[in-house]
Amino acid sequence: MRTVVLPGSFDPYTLGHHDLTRRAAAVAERVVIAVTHNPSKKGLLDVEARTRAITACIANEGLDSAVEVRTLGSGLLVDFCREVGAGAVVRGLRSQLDLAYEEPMARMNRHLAGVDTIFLLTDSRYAHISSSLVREVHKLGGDVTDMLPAPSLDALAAAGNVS
Ligand code: COD
Repeated sequence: MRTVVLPGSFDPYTLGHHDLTRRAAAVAERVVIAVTHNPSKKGLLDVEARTRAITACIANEGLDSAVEVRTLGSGLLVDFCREVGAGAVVRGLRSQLDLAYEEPMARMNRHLAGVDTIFLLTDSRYAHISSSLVREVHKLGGDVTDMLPAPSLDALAAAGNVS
């Protein structure tokens, strides 16, 4: 398999996301992480902070020759895939709930442009982690240090408790 795209909001990029990146890099020659940019959606970290944190995680792991990080603009994911020469999208599945969310998108991407989605079953060590819960726990003063890689923790510390 040559190029795959790993899209997401990654707000913030978690240890679960990073495990997905590692495993995608083990089966594809090139992985393009596509970070969504939605200026109207108020999350925790802006796209630059998320991109910096992911790039640092990739470099820390020595994955930078196989993995690159780009911004997914306001267009379709399948157009982005065409732009970077990717034949498939990689997504993680934590549970059947994830599958219910993913299935219509995967079918639509295949209908629109023949882009297939490859699902990797989440490692059970990370199955409880979601960015939205990490944001909530962090906002309410809980400890998220064992759910995030160091660059994401730095980005969170820099951003403070943003609602
Ligand atoms: N362990 C392993 N994997 C995980 C974990 C975990 N703990 N948590 C999340 N993941 C996986 C997710 O399942 C996902 O595969 C990936 O990591 C990224 O997660 P998120 O939550 O950051 O990604 P989303 O759901 O916000 O991404 C949404 C998209 C960017 C895919 C979607 O908005 C999109 O396709 N946008 C482009 C516009 C478009 O083309 N729309 C039409 C789609 S049909």
